[in-house]
Amino acid sequence: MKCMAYIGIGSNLDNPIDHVQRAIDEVKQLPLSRLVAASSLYGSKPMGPQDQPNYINAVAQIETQLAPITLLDSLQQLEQDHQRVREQRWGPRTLDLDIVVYADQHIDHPRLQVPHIGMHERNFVLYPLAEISPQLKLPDGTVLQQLLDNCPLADLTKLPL
Ligand code: A4P
Ligand code: MG
Repeated sequence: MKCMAYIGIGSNLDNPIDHVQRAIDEVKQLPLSRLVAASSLYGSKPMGPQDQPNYINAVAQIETQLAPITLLDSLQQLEQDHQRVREQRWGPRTLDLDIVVYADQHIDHPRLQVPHIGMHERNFVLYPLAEISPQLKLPDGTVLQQLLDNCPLADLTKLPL
């Protein structure tokens, strides 16, 4: 079965623009998947500990036949390929790939919660998402526009192409 999924991409170490652009390319090559759209790149201030560099964020939309956990495995493999070292929660990273939305599924698994629990308060997820899928509805019926209304753009900046 083909499902629409949205992947949140973030990086704030070692030339983050390059990590995010490469990640989009790698997501494009995931097995049994097709890249439908990729947002612009956005610059954002760190959420969480402030003593870390600013982030580059983007969102990719894919159509995939990978099951959610298989998709998570593939994304974690890509994170590994970018030499990501997990040290501090919400700390700096070369590449972070989150499954933001997977079809109309609500998933509560020890390794995977979807929709991503933090998305409501993350302008660096919601605004790129709106750029590629303004009509998106979450499984509970919430429309993306409602979330945007409650999440200021603040200092999120769209990078020029
Ligand atoms: N996991 C559960 N649900 C998901 C999901 N929907 N997608 C599990 C991906 N993974 C999911 O993640 C920890 C575990 O979450 C994974 O092993 C997976 O099984 P992690 O990325 O290894 O750990 P973490 O990053 O230390 O914690 P967390 O809570 O996942 O951090 P986030 O939410 O990824 O946030 N500021 C800006 N401006 N931009 C950012 O992108 N990112 C973070 C990290 C902090 N501040 C940021 C940004
Ligand atoms: Mg993560």
